[in-house]
Order: sequence, then C-alpha cells, then structure tokens
Amino acid sequence: MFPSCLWIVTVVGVFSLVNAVTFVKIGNRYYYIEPRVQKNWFEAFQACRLINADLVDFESFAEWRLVDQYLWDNNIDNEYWTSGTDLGKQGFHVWFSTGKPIVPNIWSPGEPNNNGGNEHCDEMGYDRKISNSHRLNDKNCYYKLLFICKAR
Ligand SMILES: [Ca+2]
Repeated sequence: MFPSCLWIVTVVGVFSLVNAVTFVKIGNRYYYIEPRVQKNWFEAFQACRLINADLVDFESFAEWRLVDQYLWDNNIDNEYWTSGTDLGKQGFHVWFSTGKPIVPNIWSPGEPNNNGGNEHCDEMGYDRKISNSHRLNDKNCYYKLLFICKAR
C-alpha cells in the first residue's frame, strides 16, 4: 500500500515539475527561458534534462538570430548559458547537447578568448548592449547565469 502511494506522489511531483515551466515557440522549435534562477553550467544542463529538454544549441545562424530577436522583443535580454563548451577539447567549441560544432559568426568580437585560462562554457548575451545582439562568449563554467533549454 505505502509503496504504491509513494509512487503516485512521485509521479505527480515529477508531472508538476514538468508542468511548472512554460516553453515558448520561436521559429519551429520550443524553448524554455529561465527567468529567475541562476545556475552554473552543469546545474543548468541538469535542469534542462529534468524538463525533458537540452541546454540550448543553435543549428544555424538563423536559429540563433530568431532567439536573439525574441529576447529583445520580450524585454528579457540578459546573459544565458548555452550548451556550447570546449571542456572536451580545449579550443574546439561544440554544442554539448548535440555534439556539433558551434556555427560561425555568433561569437562576440574577440571571443572565445579563454580569458585567464579557465573559460570553457559558452554564454550568450555578453556585451549585448554594445553589439546589440546576444552573441557568444566563453566563460568560467561555475559562474551562475540564467539559461535557455530547447525541447527535443
Ligand atoms: Ca571569454
């Protein structure tokens, strides 16, 4: 009796967690844009998996540009973790959620620069006020930021 009740409570709890977040459609994909809770890159990756999504990747410049514009249009421009990283092989940034190389022309000028030798995770939104776009920058993975998840 008790174990089955516990199972139901657990299922309801997980269901509530999934339902607690709202995905938005941008282009033809669905994204969750965390509005409040800042996490390090690893925590952000985990949080996205818990809602059956992945820390965001951009398959093309066009996809990045659509999300970039959405952040401006909805007045939620900020710095967000993406799944970009070169933790696997320094200097080679990939989307960790898909394994594919990061598309060209979405880096902030002079980035990625591995500043101080400890920047291996990629945020978007760095220097956004200067460049008027949420371009990528490599940053210390333990820095706490908002993050964007992308539904599978
Ligand atoms: Ca950097």
